[in-house]
Amino acid sequence: MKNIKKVAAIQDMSGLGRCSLTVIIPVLSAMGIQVCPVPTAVLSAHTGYGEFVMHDLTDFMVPVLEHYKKLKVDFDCIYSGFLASAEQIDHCLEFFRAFPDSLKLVDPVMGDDGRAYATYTKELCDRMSELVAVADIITPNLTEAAILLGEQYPKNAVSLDLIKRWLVRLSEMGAGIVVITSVMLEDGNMATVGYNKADGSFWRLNSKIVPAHYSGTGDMFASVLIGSILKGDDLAVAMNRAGDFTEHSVRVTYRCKKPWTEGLMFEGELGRLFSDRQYNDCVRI
Ligand code: PXL
Repeated sequence: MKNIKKVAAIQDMSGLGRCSLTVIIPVLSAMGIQVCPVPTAVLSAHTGYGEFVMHDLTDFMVPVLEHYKKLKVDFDCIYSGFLASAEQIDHCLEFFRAFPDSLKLVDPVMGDDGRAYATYTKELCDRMSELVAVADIITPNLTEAAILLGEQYPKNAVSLDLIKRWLVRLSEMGAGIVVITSVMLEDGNMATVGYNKADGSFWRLNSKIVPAHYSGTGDMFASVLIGSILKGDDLAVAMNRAGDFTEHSVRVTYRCKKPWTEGLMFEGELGRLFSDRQYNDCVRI
């Protein structure tokens, strides 16, 4: 009998500006995976709008977890992302502890372009390392990697050697697989670079440089990546599939000249997720 995998997504729901659940639910559903949202907050619009209303759901997370424990739900994966308070770190840790057999993806959402998001306090950023410590897979951008490592955000292009050292240091904090997304490298390429601690392999996927930046890009990359891994792909294919869909969505959006805050116009592109193309652009380095 066909078995549909289940992902508990501990994430916010933002009304405007595609990100978090409004990206993760359609993407994973299109990949044939069920998403069970565990909302951390509801917002009228994501924080990049500057003005927004937010309802923090910290207190709601506890009874949700109790209910799922009682039902003994068999989540294949628990995927944490945007959090609304430092206390939510404790509730995510409880979730991870309650379902020890599920794959743990921590997207350490904290900021972008060298800056923390408006609602992210220092305490929340400091405590993100506690989630990273118990994760199987983490997907920081360069800003989040720098925060986790206590390093300065590199404003200019970086060397591949530096990224490899950061990947190893991040994996030493806990996760077996670390993928740093969208890094501007000194060789003039934009790349996503991954590390698999189990066999010490590094993987690189170049992406076309588009002079624009959209909200929810990291959420899209992480959700395709985990969907692909849950469907049995190896890290290289999963990175390739995630990079392909994200880059394609960026290009479609760029052509339509939409403001960055609205996020990626992926709705008409979801069919690309079930194409049978060959994914061999991600190379071992
Ligand atoms: O894409 C990350 C993200 C998720 N959720 C909310 C955000 C952001 C980034 O701005 O504001 C509410």
